Amino acid sequence: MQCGRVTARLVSGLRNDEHVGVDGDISMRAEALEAECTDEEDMEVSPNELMNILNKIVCKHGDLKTDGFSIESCRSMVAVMDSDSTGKLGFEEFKYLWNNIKRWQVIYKQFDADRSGMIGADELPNAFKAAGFPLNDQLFQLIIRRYSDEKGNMDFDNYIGCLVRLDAMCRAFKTLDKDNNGTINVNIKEWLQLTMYS
Ligand SMILES: [Ca+2]
Ligand SMILES: [Ca+2]
Ligand SMILES: [Ca+2]
Repeated sequence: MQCGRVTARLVSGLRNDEHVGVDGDISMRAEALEAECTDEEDMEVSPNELMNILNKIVCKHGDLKTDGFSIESCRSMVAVMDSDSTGKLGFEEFKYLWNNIKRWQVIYKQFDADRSGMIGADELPNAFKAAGFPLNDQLFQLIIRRYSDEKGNMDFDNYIGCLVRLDAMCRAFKTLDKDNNGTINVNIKEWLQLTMYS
């Protein structure tokens, strides 16, 4: 199957999923995705392709401040999403990521209370809670230290990079917590597999 057909399938799936009014520009973004992928040989999305897709989309959104998705952040996102270890995102992996990005973008705009185009330190806890991550203060401070600028503002690419990792690490924990008791036991090999491919 050609990549063009895979993305066409993905795009039509995303269009059908979409509730009218929640995100009016979905078709534009879906088209960007389609255009990006049609000339590719394989049907998986590489870090470079992911970077091009995301940067094409964000440059059309004036209300999402960003200095652009870097290749490093896209390599990291692909790594944490790449459950079958192919080095790229297949259809299901990409679809999961895409649906999350759509959902988190709505939350970003919704919780950017001062319309600065960024998520400030005061806006962050509620935005992350809405995204399904009710963390404690210490963790929010740590996240701001790692992903926000010196004024405590998080731009869109950092926000997405942070949530992709947070979501992936929570899922990894749940997978390793086989008896569901809230603690995990990992050996050095498992620990390095998790932390070095991320
Ligand atoms: Ca940034
Ligand atoms: Ca993969
Ligand atoms: Ca703001």
